[in-house]
Amino acid sequence: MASARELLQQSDPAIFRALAGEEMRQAQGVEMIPSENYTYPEVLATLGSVFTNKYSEGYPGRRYYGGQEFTDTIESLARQRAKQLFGCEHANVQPLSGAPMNAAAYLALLEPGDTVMGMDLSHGGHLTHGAPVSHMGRLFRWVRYKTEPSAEGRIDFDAVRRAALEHSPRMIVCGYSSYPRDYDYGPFKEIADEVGAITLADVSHIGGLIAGGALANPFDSGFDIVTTTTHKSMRGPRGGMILCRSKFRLAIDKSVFPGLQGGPHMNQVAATAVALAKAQGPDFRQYCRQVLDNAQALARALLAGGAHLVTGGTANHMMVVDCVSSFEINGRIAEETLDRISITCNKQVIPDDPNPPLRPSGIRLGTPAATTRGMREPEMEVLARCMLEALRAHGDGARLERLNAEVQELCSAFPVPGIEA
Ligand code: DSN
Repeated sequence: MASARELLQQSDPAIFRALAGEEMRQAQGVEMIPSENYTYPEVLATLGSVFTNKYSEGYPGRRYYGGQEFTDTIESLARQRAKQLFGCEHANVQPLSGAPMNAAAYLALLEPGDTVMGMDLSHGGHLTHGAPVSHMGRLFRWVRYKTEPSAEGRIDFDAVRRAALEHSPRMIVCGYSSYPRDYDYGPFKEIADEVGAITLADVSHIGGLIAGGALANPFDSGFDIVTTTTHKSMRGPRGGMILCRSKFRLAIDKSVFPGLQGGPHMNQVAATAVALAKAQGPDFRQYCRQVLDNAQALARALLAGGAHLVTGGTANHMMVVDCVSSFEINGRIAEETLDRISITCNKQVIPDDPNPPLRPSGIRLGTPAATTRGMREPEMEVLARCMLEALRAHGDGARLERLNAEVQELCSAFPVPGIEA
């Protein structure tokens, strides 16, 4: 009998060719976008399973369709595992991804027009933390806090406190998608308590690193709500989770379904359960430590080679390189140059960037995916050297070709999980 792949090849050669091409791209090059990772083969298998056929509106034990014996099992397991890992009282594992996850959390606890504090986009916040172009930015009144470039990107908590006292936010959001430091959750919680605000930490980038014990857990500082995607440092499927104290359980669950979403994607919920079980093991803890060690090694090598890093380094899995001041090229040219040597990164705005988002001043790099392949500090040093040389010689096609061969040779020794050589 033909395998599923063979059937796809026969019935839709165009999609099959694109799939095979993407597999080759992922295997031959190295993924350094900090929000991406290579998921587990077991997660891929679960995502491509018959759970995708099932509608399961509702929650375990309270569904609007029949045939829920096995979907109830997987969702209950996913919730239990999430609660254990993050030490929280409730977990909703149905959000389809990060943006709907944050929207569901805000809509559960806020009224339109309420004031919310969140980090400015160019300083490291996310679109869903109140960027004016997002629907959430228009629905609520956002007060944005910033980092202090003069203090290597630390947050000025006196300024946050003054803003909170002035604006009396209903919620304070702390979270980031391009901030190379860990958050100091304690001061946020103290300020929120002083003004009676709910605390929400969006740890989408670092959810895995928190689960693996490598970074601080906002619940340990008394946070009310924690949101996280499941695919980044967690290595699960694309998806989101809302974790909270019991008192918010009903509001959160009603907001996800029926408030914002219909049927959850049960193949995704099953795959989330699989990734959460993996995150409970000692290998995952070791992986998380190595992600941070690799980020330190990469940052050190880039700094030693003359690159300027926003915040002067990293305390997590990512870093932002100011390409204009380091190499006199913008982030778009830097991204395209690294693409030519099989290193994938993304262009990135830097704090208060004078340049527009499609031609910003920086790039963002991260180590979760390379670490998944087994790369360690020596490989980070090779990659840093290749990047520095390429970014300085971005117009020199022959040098880029030589560097591309070197990166591909390195990658050939580190297979990607789930992609057969
Ligand atoms: N797109 C994700 C990131 O790259 O950080 C966040 O949504």
